[in-house]
Amino acid sequence: MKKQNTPLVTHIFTADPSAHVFNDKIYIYPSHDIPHNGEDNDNGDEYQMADYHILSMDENSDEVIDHGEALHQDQVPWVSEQMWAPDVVFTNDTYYLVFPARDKEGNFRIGIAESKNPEGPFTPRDNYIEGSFSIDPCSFKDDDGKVYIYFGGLWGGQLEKYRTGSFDKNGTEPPKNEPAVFPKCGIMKSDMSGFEGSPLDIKILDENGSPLLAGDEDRRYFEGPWMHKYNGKYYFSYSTGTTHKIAYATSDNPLGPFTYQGIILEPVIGWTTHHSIVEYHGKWYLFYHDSEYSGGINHRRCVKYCELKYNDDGSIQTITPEYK
Ligand code: FUB
Repeated sequence: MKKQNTPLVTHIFTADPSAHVFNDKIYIYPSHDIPHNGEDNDNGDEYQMADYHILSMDENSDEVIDHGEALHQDQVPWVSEQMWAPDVVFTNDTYYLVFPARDKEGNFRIGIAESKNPEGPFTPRDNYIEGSFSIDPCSFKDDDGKVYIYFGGLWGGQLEKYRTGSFDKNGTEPPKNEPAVFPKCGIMKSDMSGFEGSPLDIKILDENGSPLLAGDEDRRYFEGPWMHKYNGKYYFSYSTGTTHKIAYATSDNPLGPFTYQGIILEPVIGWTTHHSIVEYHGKWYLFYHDSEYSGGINHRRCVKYCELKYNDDGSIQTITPEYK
């Protein structure tokens, strides 16, 4: 396996890794950061990605393979720009790449592209998923075959602009003493043609059963959801954004409510933090990104990974990023 806590590849900048095991290999579905000199701002204008490259690695080698361009924004009729953090799900004998991008009106939507191979190339649909909005889709296929798409991101990801149920260009986060904006989940129809109904709120509660508050920036949801199951429990993990942590919450139900548990990853070098968690050959791994290799440039990130460990009670041991 590749050495832990080092960039998986350096010939391109990669971020937002979604890792899955297919055909006994780990496939990583990252964003592809493009170097440019544009402005860094709260709208995320610095994250100018235009295509996806799928990576893979396995236990027998320290090589990470870049399978080349799997999808470009010019192939997707509804997209204007910014192909951000993708994920994939394998169901119905098909690999479905699920990805966010801005539509022609400049609003983020979530689209699907299909392939018979985990590395693509992927063929996009003509339109985004009806009823989708915001960013960072994470797909989770439960043991009963049902597919859930968790999504949402504040600020550049526009999630707070949907607080009223529809898009409000002046929408803001709630006051600090009110419940935080919740991430969303769309349940996919079994043929993957769209959401069954409207996306639902994924509630994250504190130890007393109260929703985390908007001012609780050390714990509230910001972006970058991931879902995995461990010993029958559902683990929903995410970035806290402004406080730069990967936190997690657990539930007995994939739709929650989830109870906050703690921190998985302390802040990395760079503003954003984004992760995924996968089991491979009996061990659990955290895939994440940071900006160490570019000397701290927020939009020139590299994907890395390290082992993740559970305590006997099912809690996750906090990881402090390793820098020399
Ligand atoms: O890569 C662009 C955005 O940065 C992602 O959508 C967020 O999760 C953050 O990593």
